[in-house]
Amino acid sequence: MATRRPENIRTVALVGHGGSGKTTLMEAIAFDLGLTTRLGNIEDGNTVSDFGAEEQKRQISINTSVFSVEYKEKQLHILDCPGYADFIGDLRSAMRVTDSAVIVVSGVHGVEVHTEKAWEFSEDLGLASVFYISKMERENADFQKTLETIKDFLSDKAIPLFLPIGSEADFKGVVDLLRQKAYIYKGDGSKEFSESDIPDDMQSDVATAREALLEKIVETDDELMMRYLEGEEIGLDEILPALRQAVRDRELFPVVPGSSPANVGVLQLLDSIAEVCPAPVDMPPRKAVSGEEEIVVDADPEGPFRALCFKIMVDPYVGKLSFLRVFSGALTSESPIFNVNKEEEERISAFKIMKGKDGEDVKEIVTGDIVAIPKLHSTVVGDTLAVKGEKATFPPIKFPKPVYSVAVLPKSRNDEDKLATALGKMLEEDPTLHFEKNPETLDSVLSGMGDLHIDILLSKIKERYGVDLDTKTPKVPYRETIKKPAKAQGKYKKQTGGRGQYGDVHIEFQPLPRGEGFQFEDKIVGGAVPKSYIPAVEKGLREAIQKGILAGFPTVDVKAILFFGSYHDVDSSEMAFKIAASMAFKKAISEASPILLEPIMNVEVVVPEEYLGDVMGDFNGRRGKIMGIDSRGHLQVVKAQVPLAEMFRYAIILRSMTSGRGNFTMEYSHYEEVPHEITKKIIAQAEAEAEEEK
Ligand SMILES: Nc1nc2c(ncn2[C@@H]2O[C@H](COP(=O)(O)OP(=O)(O)OP(=O)(O)O)[C@@H](O)[C@H]2O)c(=O)[nH]1
Ligand SMILES: [Mg+2]
Repeated sequence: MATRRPENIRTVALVGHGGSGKTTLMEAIAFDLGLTTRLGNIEDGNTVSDFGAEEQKRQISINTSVFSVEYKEKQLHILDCPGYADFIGDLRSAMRVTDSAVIVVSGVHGVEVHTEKAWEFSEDLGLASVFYISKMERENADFQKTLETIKDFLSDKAIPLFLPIGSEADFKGVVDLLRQKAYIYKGDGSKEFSESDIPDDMQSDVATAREALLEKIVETDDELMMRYLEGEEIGLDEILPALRQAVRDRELFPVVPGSSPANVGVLQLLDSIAEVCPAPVDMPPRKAVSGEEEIVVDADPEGPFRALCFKIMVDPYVGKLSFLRVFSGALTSESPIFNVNKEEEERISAFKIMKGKDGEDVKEIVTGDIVAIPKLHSTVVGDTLAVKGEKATFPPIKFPKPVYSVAVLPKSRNDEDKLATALGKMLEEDPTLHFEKNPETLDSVLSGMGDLHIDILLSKIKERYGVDLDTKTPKVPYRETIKKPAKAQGKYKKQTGGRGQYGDVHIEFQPLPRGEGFQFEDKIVGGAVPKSYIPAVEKGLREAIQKGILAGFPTVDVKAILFFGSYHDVDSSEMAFKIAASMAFKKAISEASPILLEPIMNVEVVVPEEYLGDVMGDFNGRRGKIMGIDSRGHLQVVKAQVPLAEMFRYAIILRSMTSGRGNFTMEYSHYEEVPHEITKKIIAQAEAEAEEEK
């Protein structure tokens, strides 16, 4: 292995719409670089990148795979990311740790929804970006049309470095615009190609495209620009550094056509990565924080060691692997390492340079490396690793919030404990999952990015931990309250042989504003209820409100005023007063216009203009209130308040309503009265459930 020096390292994420051809591209790269001896494919489930059982079964990528390969004296760390919305967490974390992105765009379909998403992330994170127009050998592939969609939707700074020779079934090579050479492939899927002159029928197209490219490059450098305008021929030795700088600065986005199964253009893409994508040392310094202080992290191999954990993979054989990107310094596998977030030492057993599911041990890692470490103890995604004594951590990776929830319960009661362990592990591995036991409904609620995400998680839990789970729509944590004041007497009296029971209270219940909870006031005068029993009255009420009279939901926003009562010298007891209080509660509340309250969510939907009408119409059907509409670029932002009960499947509905182009977030806002008709249904259902339990 060549020494991995930061100036020779390139870190690249393969990103793009689901099914655009990232994994197939990775397969061709692996084949061309001799990692494999045959070109696998998605349909046969034998690619080096989609090695997970669920990936092979579903023929999609679910997790980012890391390939560290050498190419022309360069160490490339290539991350094949999933394209589907449900796995956007993996996309985000991969892009956080690479310096460049190869955005794969299907030459048949052009820019799609998740091309836009990947582009947005690349902008947000400032990644140098190269477009690979895939599937050029397929029917209906169209290089120019695809390029136009990139220019229209993403950036007019996209510029081809290569032009395709032939199209569809005749696609057989590319013209290198900078070197003015044609590379014609043998056409047998091998990486063999021959270099020749530009085909006659392409001369004029090539001249135009080359001129456009050179102009764009020199435009970024005044001195070059002048010489170019004066007619001077600028050599590659000057063009390439200028191009490289423009790519790093996101002033230019090179475009390369190719076909991965035909293995045409793949080497040219690799050349482009090696030649024009930035090395870690070329990138602006990263930032870390230590308390209030911001620390500049230069990509300096001599600097203090700092790395970020961006992925955890659990392999049935190897166990846990934690993936790191080194942002500064170097480390040998004998050195101790420190998890700054957890303030805990970690033991390094090995550094693994990964090639898909397999790793190769190395002794040392340096700035720019992306490696895995087996069996780290406390490290989770987002943690910073450094040497002991370091305080600075990298800012957290920005993951989207989960938008889709189900309630889960083990099919077998004995699995409760195992489930807790399994979920704990899964949450460590996947920061876009959330788990919570709802204290009111007692549901175990699992939230993720979509139904596929949850579905795959359940399969994994079953396979790895043998826990079979049922899912259902989570219960809504309804609450109960009253609309007007009412008073009642609660009298509990029992005379049985020996000592009896006696408690007697008069309590008034008054509605409180939303969110005030429960209040108790003691207005007893003259000891009608002795002081010593008053805590029992309050306790009795606090217990009683837990199960409201309408449908058994907690009663909130009520004030109880104890204003009168009576007692018996011998028979009164705390128990008797507690019971009396709960009797008063039941009686008074039924007279106080009880109602149900439901949680209302603040929902924010971001959609392209053309879906605005549908999204708003749909909210009407969900009892939603539109609070406002703003525009953000060519997107519309709809703010609405919608009952939680109407939102459980919204992630799926919005996706299908907008062909996947809409996004939404939601958070709890407040409780509001449930409309009468719906109240009746909820009560009927609660009664049916109570009956069933009996
Ligand atoms: N004809 C042709 N088909 C391709 C090419 N690249 C990918 N495909 C096919 O497109 C489909 C999706 O390919 P993948 O490589 O899984 O795409 P992906 O972008 O990795 O998909 P996700 O990771 O699930 O987002 C498969 O059926 C591939 O065989 C290509 O260059 N030409
Ligand atoms: Mg894939």
